[in-house]
Amino acid sequence: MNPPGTFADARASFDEAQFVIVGVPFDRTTSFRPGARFGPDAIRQQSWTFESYDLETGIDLSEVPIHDLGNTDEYGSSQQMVEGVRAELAPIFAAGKIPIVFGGDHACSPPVVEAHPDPASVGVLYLDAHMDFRSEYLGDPRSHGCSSRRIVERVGARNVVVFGVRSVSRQEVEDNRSIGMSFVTAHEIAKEGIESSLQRALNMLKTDRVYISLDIDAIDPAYAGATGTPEPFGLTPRDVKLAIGQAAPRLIGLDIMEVSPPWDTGNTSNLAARLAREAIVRVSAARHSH
Ligand SMILES: [Mn+2]
Repeated sequence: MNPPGTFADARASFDEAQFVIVGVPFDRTTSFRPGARFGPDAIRQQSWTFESYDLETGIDLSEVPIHDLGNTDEYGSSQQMVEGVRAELAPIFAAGKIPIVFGGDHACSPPVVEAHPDPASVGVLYLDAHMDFRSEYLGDPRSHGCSSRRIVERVGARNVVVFGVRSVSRQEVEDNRSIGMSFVTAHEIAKEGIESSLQRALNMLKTDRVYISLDIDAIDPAYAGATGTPEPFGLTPRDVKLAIGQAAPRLIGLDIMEVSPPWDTGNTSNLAARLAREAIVRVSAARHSH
């Protein structure tokens, strides 16, 4: 009943599943310290520590149809990764299922969004310490430093909000003056309060559908230090839990990127696994109440 190497409670077949777990063990565009390629398996391993019953929603994950598709290929170049991830994700969206994708570095997110059959109908809540708005980084337009920009090119600047940002280059700020992607800084969130700033961010997305791309470095390194490019003054785990809960009625997919197990005592991958489970129970609860 507990096949080793799968996400906990992922016992459904692909056809039965409402949620589909996919790992992308790719970190070739990591710019500081590597290791996110080991993220998917570490997150799966930590998922087994949790009870299947969720106290707040009354949902039991053992009764939710979840399928674990395993990991994608490891891929050579970032361009190969992009094509591979699109090909893996397209059938999941096409079947109306909700993908939960574990990275891997943040370069793995744009091809997930690009795999949606109608990307212009999707709003993206992009939780990240960094703006990720470079046109290219070290010669690679598919670097993890370019991911919000690639997503904007697909869904439109009005359909992306970067939330929790606190690290940006002057060039990214200048480029964005003409492009106009919205962002809410970690400093604004601390001042305004999480509930209000989240409402504001979600209201910016006029789409019925919301996709959450979570770079684990959006969360403060005190809670999630095992990541490639840690950045102080971040969100709390509870802030991100709330973001998932507020987006749940509109949520069509989620990724959790940049968990880097070589730097982890287990805390960061544990948090990532718990946030994935939060998304599953909150979406399940939201759909049952309608
Ligand atoms: Mn980041």
